Amino acid sequence: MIDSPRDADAPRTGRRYGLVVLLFVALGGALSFALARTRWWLPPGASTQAAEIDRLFTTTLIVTGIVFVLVHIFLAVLIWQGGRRTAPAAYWHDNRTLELTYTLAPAAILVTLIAMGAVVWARVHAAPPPDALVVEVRAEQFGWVFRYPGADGQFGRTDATRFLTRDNPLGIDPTDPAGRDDIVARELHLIAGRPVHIRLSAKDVLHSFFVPQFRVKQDAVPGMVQSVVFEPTRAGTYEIACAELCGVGHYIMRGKVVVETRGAFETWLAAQQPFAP
Ligand SMILES: [Cu+2]
Repeated sequence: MIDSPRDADAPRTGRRYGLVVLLFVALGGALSFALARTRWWLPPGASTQAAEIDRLFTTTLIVTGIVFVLVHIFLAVLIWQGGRRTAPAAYWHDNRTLELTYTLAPAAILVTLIAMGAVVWARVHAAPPPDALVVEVRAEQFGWVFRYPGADGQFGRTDATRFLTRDNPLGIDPTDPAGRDDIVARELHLIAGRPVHIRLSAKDVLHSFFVPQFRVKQDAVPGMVQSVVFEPTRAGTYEIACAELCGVGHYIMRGKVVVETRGAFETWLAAQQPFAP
């Protein structure tokens, strides 16, 4: 076989591409590391579950980062060596050790990560504690409506097909005595250090209740009520974002959540107008 000029260049080309891959990984890695150190993109946590979820996030990032770098170094070495080969590529199969290794190693890593996630998931989705503050959160195009049960601790019946008006955005049944003291608000107020049980629903399409500082994100599905339990820890005002592309006005679908002391919360609640005083 006569060597074509292209074949003669192959070792150099192989080395060059191998180096490019290594350079990309090294530069990309250094840049990501520097960026993450100066500007970590997770906001400071403001709920009891935040630390746990952050730990899971960091662990996953480190494990997948190490695998990413190793795979690319391996790829670079193959490209480097590939250029030097003159013989055609060999074909072989049935290497049991190799196949078991590359099947079982990723499986073990993934199962461990998923098990760690499942533990956190189970804790986050546990039944609400009995002292939890219960609030209804209803998502709609393009805003949020919140309902507190009032002094009786009972939510009144709702029927959106019969009672929904501008002044009654949840369609509370005016004939139900339990609903008379219900408080419908356009702002979510919570107490620092008290668990919250949110009953999330959607009026029209899929939305998603997302408060990054609480590390809480839950889809709101029409026709269903989703349970979300967490405990805010730090007083402050946070933004509720809709994390589901829910229509042309999706970008304006922002809500406000105020975490405050019990006293400030009681004062705010007392200043709200009940549904039917
Ligand atoms: Cu939305």
